[in-house]
Amino acid sequence: KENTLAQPVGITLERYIMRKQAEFPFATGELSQLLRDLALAGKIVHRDVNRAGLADITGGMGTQNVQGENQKKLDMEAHIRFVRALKNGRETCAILSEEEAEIIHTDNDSGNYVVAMDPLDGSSNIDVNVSIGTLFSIYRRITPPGSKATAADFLQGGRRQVAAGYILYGSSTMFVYTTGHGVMGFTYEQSLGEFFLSHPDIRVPQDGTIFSCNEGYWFDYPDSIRTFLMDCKRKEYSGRYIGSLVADYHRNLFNGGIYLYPPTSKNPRGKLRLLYECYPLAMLIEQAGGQAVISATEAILDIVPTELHQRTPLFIGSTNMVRALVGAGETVP
Ligand code: AHM
Ligand code: MG
Repeated sequence: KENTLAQPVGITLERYIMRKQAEFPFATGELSQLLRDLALAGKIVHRDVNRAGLADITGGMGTQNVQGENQKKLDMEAHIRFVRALKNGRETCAILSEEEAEIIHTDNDSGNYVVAMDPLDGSSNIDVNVSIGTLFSIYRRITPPGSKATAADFLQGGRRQVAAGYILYGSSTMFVYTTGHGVMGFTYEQSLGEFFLSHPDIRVPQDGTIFSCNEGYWFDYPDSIRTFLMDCKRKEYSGRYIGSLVADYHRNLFNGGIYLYPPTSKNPRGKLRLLYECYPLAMLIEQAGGQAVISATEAILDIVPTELHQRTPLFIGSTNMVRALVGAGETVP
């Protein structure tokens, strides 16, 4: 019998993770459990985001994060949810969050993993019912288990990520992740409380006709960026910019396009954070067959990190569009 749209199909995220784990006989199951912890916190944040207008959790906290940006109540709410979920699991020894300057130790020093994350990205959209997202990046620690994790565990470089992904709170909520074997997308079925595999092995189109950037900075952009954008306009490509990185990335992933956040005078090193915004999306896009770069020869994943909250420019999306912007060059191993 044919499936109808009303019937969720496919396997749950839980079961998918278990099956994958079974393919690796020596796997301890810790990474699987960690991914499940993230999915659980994602469900709670989904609930919080969906009733934000009813509960008293919109608006500002009256505080600023380490980057000097005003914190929203939901930003902090999501931060607390994810930290709590990862602390309750026993796999993560330390967390780096956009919302805190220092590494957060979970008191599970025997945990083998560290997680860098932006618990709720897209601050300007949080209070106005527009898509927002969670980004995460996972490493195996390099410091000995049992000791306190250090910054070095987080500064290993993007190619050392063992898994990365995001949760998009959009018209539906999705959990999209990779462990380096393709990109899998799961859609949340609210009434059942489960993520179901809805988008197996996601591939980004090589070409695209969407450009996504904040054109308010036009006069600040380098000439090369303006030349590229003028060319997009001459070809009557579509300008699409939500101002939520996860949502802009997700649309371009499926439809084909490029997201640009160049250096500006306000943010000469770019605005987006390398460790928990750009590295995870860069791993995902390369796994999906696209590219994430800062120049013709420098892939995002090859940037050597020096600071926990460092920023970088970002050009990411369909390979041919990224190449049209930065020129040819060998950036992907
Ligand atoms: P945030 O971490 O403070 O939410 O900032 C990150 C967001 C991204 O989601 C988005 O792509 C970008 O900042 C938008 O910046 P701008 O408002 O400068 O266009
Ligand atoms: Mg952010």
